[in-house]
Amino acid sequence: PFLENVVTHPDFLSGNYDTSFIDTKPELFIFPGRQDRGTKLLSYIGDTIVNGYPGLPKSEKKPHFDSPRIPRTPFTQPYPDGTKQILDTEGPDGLVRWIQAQKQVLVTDTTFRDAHQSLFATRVRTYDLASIAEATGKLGSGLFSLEMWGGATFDTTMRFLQESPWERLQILRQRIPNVLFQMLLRGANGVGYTNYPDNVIHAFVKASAENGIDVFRIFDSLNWLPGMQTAIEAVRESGKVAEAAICYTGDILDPTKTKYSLAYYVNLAKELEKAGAHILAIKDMAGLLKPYAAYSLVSALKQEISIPIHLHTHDTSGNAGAMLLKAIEAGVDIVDACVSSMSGLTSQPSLNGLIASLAHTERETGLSLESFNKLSDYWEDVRPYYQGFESGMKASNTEVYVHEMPGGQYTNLEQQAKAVGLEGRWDEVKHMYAVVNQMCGDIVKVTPSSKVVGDMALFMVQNNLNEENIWEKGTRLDFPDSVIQFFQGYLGQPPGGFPKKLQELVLKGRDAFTARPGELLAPIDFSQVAAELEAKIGREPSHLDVLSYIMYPQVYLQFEQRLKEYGDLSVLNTGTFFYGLRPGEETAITIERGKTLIIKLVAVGELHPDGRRIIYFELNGQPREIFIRDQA
Ligand code: 3PY
Ligand code: ZN
Repeated sequence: PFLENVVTHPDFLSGNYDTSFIDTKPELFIFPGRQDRGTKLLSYIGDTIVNGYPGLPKSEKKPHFDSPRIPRTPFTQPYPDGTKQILDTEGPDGLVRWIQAQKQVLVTDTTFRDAHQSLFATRVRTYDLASIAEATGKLGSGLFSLEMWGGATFDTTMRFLQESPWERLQILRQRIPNVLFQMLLRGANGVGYTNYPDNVIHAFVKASAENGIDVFRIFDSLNWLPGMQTAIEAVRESGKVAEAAICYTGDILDPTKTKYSLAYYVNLAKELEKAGAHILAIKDMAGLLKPYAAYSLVSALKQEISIPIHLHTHDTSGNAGAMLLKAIEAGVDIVDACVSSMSGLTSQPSLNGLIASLAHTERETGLSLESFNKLSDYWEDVRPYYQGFESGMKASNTEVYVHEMPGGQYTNLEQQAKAVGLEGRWDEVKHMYAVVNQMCGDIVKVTPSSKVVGDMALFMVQNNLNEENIWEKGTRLDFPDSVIQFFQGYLGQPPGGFPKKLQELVLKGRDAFTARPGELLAPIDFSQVAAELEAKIGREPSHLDVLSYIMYPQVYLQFEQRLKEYGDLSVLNTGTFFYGLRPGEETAITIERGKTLIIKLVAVGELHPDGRRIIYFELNGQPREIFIRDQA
């Protein structure tokens, strides 16, 4: 909710005012742009106290949080050299040779990205990442990489956390100079939900590389090779590591599931190697790869391709730990895991558990269990801040083998379902997700194709439609935009093509195409977009701002607007950001080096007849009152 001022007031807009307007409503003449940083922060905190944080159940009282345990020991030591130094001195091919010379299994820590994307809808703030960054670089210097960007981060940082994804990257890079940074790139869909012109992909990759990304895991949401080629090229041009992914779905050991067979994956892997991938990723985004299937898949790939293999999975079924061990036995080079307090369920398997299970074996990781236990303590303390975004899932569940929903989508779709009023109907949504997948011809489901399936499932449950109804009434139904775009070909082509009957019902005569969307889309004129953006935000945007705006126009503009209104909210600690303050509680906020504001909540005033409350604060010891509209 935006702060109200005179130009947004209904009486002013309708011309229904006289000279008493100013005298009776002085607060409407406080313009956000001219407010000092302290007042802006008070407005945000006041609003959060009165109206809660969007998406969190509004609690009567702010929960109590303990200060997170930050490991102390590493601060006096320098950063040990790590894989970042190998890439910077030897280049991508040198790094690949180094990987191939290692006997131990190498490990990527996903705590900074996929773990929280999969456990609580990507809501971890830069504040909490930055606080543990130095310790992670020092205690985790033996990691292959840290996955810390991409996927949904780009969207959620701006949309929900009111912070810049680029600043997150820059801050973390500064505090972790020794371990490779890895991001998840959705091929031609960049970090968005639809295909972008080729020059956008090139510009985005270049900027990401310049700001600190080393390893780009590139996938296509339909396993469509042409959807990955531009990104692979762009990464190679930037001198960084192109890790191309086969997305795993189905079950290669199940003779009744023939669409996604071992031969299908091996063939795709060979094509990716030919297309220039430095590393092959097996991206098991839903956690469908079972232990013995993993053994068979990795063994076959080891025979057929010569680039290193990096395995990614989710522990939704509870089988991921066992699966990793079988893949490691089969010779996988690198695996993804995350610190134990952020592991399991829809997230990655436990890194700490992996270290322990490989100890004193041929392929032990070389990582210190004690160090990762310290990092895990920190995350154990931080996790309660985000509790309100966690799914209701309390234990692993093999229903994932039926619905096949990616771990990174699970909490997100659950939030979306709640947002459209399907709070008590989550089981139905999951069931419908599986039905829709079959109706679409059994497709790979990962962002954005998973969003298509999710949107369609929500649409059907919301409108009380079953599969039969779609066949019967489809000509009269307005399908969600994402579904229409999918059937037009904007996400590329699925293996085996589109199911014709559903395609007709959805498209209703609209064109479908089979060309690569990036070829059809006109290149973006960056200076023209920059000028358009400048007109909208009233200042000259940076190149990074322009890229954010291209990926997420509406979200970016909202982000800018709120930045004007509230200032930089990344300075708030997470308890205050989500829950405001308790009466009597005081918080110290460092707004820049050497400049700290002390904010204390004194009291929340009664509801006025005009729907507002006065919030009584102290700012650096001085009383301050802020008017907040109560949305309740
Ligand atoms: C994403 O693209 O956000 C994913 O996590 C896919 O698994
Ligand atoms: Zn994942």
